[in-house]
Amino acid sequence: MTLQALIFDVDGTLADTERAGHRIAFNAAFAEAGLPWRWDEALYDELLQVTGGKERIRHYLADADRWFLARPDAPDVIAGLHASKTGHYLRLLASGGVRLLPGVEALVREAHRGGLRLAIATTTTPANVTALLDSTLGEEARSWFEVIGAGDVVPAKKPAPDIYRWVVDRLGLEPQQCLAVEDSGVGLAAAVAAGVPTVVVPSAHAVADDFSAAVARYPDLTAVTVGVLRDLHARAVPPTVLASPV
Ligand code: XBP
Ligand code: MG
Repeated sequence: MTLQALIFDVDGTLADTERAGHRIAFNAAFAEAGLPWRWDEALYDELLQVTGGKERIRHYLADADRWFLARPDAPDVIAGLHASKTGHYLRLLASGGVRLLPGVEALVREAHRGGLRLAIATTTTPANVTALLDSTLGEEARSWFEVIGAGDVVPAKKPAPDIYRWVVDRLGLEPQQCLAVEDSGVGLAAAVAAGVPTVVVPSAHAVADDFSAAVARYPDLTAVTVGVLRDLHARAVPPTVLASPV
């Protein structure tokens, strides 16, 4: 099977957005609401096992403030806090506070120029994806990604395979015609469970994760060209040998 599309994860893969981006935005939303919750880097690294901001807040409260979580209005309060967090995060992106990781821009531009189809599969909020693309590659880059699967478009977030299945379906491809790029064990598990061969570029918070199911692991994307990915894909998904007609 020939490689038809690259599917990129966002947080930790396109940009180092977690500790100095999302974490800061969560804390700003908590402080603005007069809540005493604060997430330092060590705690946040643990909380990253749970994907999705609303899900992450709920998971944190199950341990840190069960009384709050039991309030009948907790779902609405969490949704409000998360909307406020998204506002803080978008302002941070607009201020140019986040850059793409090494090698990302060159790879995305090479793939786009060469006609390799591009897509995104992420658990983050859709507005965060477009804002990141706008602030790093420019607004025209939105159209380079044919399918953007993000946030609540599927109810079960990574490590569930749903977001990858959703993206692959909309591309009209088989999972094995795609190659995913991920930074975490949770993301890798989602892609592999959907049948998408995956290259990993581990984030600092995920270096100890299990990446044994990946087709390759790189410290960053600087040496990763479209040619490298085509070779890796061809080795992971050998061409089907068609039986000759009798
Ligand atoms: C990373 C996530 C997200 C972000 C926060 O997504 O788990 O939840 O931390 O985003 P991925 P929201 O690695 O799949 O890109 O607060 O918008 O959910
Ligand atoms: Mg990620």
